[in-house]
Amino acid sequence: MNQIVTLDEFIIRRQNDFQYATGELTGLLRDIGVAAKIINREVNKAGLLNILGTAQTSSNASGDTVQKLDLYANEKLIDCLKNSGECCGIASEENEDFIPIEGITGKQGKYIVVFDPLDGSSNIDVNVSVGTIFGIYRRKSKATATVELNDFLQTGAELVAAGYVLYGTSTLLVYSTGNGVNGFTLDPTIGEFCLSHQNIQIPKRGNYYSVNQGYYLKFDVEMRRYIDNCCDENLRLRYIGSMVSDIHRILFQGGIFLYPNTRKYPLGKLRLLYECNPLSFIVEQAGGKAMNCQLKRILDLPISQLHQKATIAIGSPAMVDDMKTFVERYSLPASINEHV
Ligand code: AHM
Ligand code: MG
Repeated sequence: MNQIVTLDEFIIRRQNDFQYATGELTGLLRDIGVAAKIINREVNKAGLLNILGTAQTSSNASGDTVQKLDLYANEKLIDCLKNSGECCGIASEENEDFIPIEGITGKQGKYIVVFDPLDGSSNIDVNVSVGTIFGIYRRKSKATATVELNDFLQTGAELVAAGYVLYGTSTLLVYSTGNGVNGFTLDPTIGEFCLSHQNIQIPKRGNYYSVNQGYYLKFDVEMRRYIDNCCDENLRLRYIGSMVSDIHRILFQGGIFLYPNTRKYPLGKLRLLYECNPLSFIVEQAGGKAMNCQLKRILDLPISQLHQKATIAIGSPAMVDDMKTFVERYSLPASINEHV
């Protein structure tokens, strides 16, 4: 019989892989795992509880409609992290400002946690996969003081861990502490995340591209040329409208996910802190690449606001390189392009 390795066991076994191996990060990851199980329970019975649909409350800090289940997931994550004792501050896509956390029993936590509690929330009403995305940083300010904005404005390259939970046909938690990527599937019969995907490696190329092609005419010409090329090469278009799900497929089967600038979203739609950085960390750890449409590595982008947006091209390394080549070539003045 195969030995089952639970998320808790795995985290403890791998604790020494992490450069600040003090057990605090271990505790934090376990707490996120607990929050994920609670959110999963609600996502699964959402229809029964009548908590589907748009919340009475308005819109979130980025101006999107907030669903009830987003609020629930947000609350549960905040509760679990507040009680963990390892976290000194939280920033969530659903909150305008960051939330400082006072230490319990006089001990101040060292870690900052950022998250999108329920990504792809427009899919909730129709029973399509959604996900939680998280990133963990070490605080920059002195451990004796309350956290400040600068603690959160760190580049993706400074992440010490990141991950996501996919509430799909089964529920998976995928995370990395900078030493490869591992995935755990929730076994509902025992209520544990069990190691199911060890040392995930993204294929160099894949047959899928993922973009909201409905916006095609609103993309810059160089991005349109790259998308034309994807069609010419008979790549298959898959777009769930839930970034976690689209990236998850690409992580295992290879491909590229694009959310370029459009006329509606000139700076892109996805948030750097809550979505692009954690998922880029995971994809890079699995051997992939992630850059913005100005061809800068996502993890190096400077950040000046909690809800800053970014454009993104992320996935199989050879395909992100192809996209780069197209953007470079078709951004050239027309006179030069004639000779390329
Ligand atoms: P959300 O965090 O408000 O759910 O928004 C993020 C989602 C991504 O999961 C998805 O890739 C994208 O928005 C879809 O946007 P669009 O409908 O413009 O294609
Ligand atoms: Mg969201």
